[in-house]
Amino acid sequence: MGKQRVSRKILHVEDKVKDLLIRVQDGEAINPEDIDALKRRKLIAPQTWKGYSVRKGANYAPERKKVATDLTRDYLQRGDWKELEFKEYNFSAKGQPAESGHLHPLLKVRQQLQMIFLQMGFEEMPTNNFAESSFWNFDALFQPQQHPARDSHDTFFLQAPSTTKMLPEDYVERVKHVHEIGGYGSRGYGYDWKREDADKNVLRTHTTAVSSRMLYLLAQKPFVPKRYYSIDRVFRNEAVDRTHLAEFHQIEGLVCDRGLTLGDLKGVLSDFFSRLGMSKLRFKPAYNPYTEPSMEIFGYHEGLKKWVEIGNSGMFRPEMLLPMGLPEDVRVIAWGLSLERPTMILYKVDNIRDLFGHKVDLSLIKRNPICRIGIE
Ligand code: FB9
Repeated sequence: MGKQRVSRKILHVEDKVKDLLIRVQDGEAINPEDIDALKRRKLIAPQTWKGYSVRKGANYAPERKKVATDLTRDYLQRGDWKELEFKEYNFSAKGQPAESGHLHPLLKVRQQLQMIFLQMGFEEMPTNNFAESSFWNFDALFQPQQHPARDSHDTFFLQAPSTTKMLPEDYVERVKHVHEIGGYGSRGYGYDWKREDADKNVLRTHTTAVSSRMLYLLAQKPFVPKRYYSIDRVFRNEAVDRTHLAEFHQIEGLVCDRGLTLGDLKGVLSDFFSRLGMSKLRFKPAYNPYTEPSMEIFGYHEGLKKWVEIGNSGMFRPEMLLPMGLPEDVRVIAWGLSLERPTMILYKVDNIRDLFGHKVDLSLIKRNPICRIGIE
């Protein structure tokens, strides 16, 4: 076979793309068609360069002069205030945020509940004593001395002063009698009532201790009907969890009048809770040592779309009211709830520690919406 031979046909190979890229690299002008072709082949990428031309301005100075912002005592004493140049006042500058006090959500909800009670004609009871005798906290309420709520697993007992000094002795005798033997149609509990147990000081476990004091005082003068309320801290030595601490704020209302019935209790509860935004109520029989009958209260919460336990209620027993000296036809209807539960629901707080205690985030306190639950 004859050998195949290759021969040179042109003297110089011209690589246009390479030449274009070198011209781009050297910053030479390229026509737009070539630039688009190189861009399409991703051989070049656009870059934006910003340049500034700097020239001397009206206030040009070889070095920055420190302008003063305040005429201070030192300037005046040294005398060099005369040479001072002051910074121009910026009238459009925003002022410093004015620091001010902030109301805690619990206080805002308490204020709203106080308004509801006052609009309903209730008077506030004096609750300015966290320490209370077992007598007023338990015995006066006909709560027997063996009741589990009275032991140290549920109650905080004070060490100093460990016992109370002042009790109305004639009333104490009547309370002792109604616990041991009964009277007023009651059989009593039939146990040996001990004065030393009644004298023990505790942190009040409920504001019903204040209610018992107020009803006793009411019984010491010619009877007039009363509506009382209280909202304050109570203390229970119980297991804590996401929604319970060893203390909470109890809200309590009571109406004292002749011939009141359970219907009146349901009526006043309907009025009260409708002002809290819950008009659909249900009642469930319950037990309290000091009320008979007693009812747990449930309300349908339109926001949560479910029934919520909203409190407890009842009629104080005759064994509590009659030893005080109240007239036989006087009845007392009462109910209670907590301040924390409605506040947690209204402010969408899931864990009570985010609302109350040393771990509260202060920004929640500083920036939380106003609370408007009472009817105008
Ligand atoms: O507050 C409670 N629930 C509640 C109340 C209002 C509310 O508002 C809505 C958003 C608008 C929502 C919820 N409760 C009572 C019911 C439960 O939370 C319960 O689990 C916890 N209870 C506390 C006691 O627990 C140690 C709440 C507290 C309570 C319970 C009973 C009384 C007071 C507080 C009482 C009483 C009483 C009874 C008879 C006579 C006098 C006082």
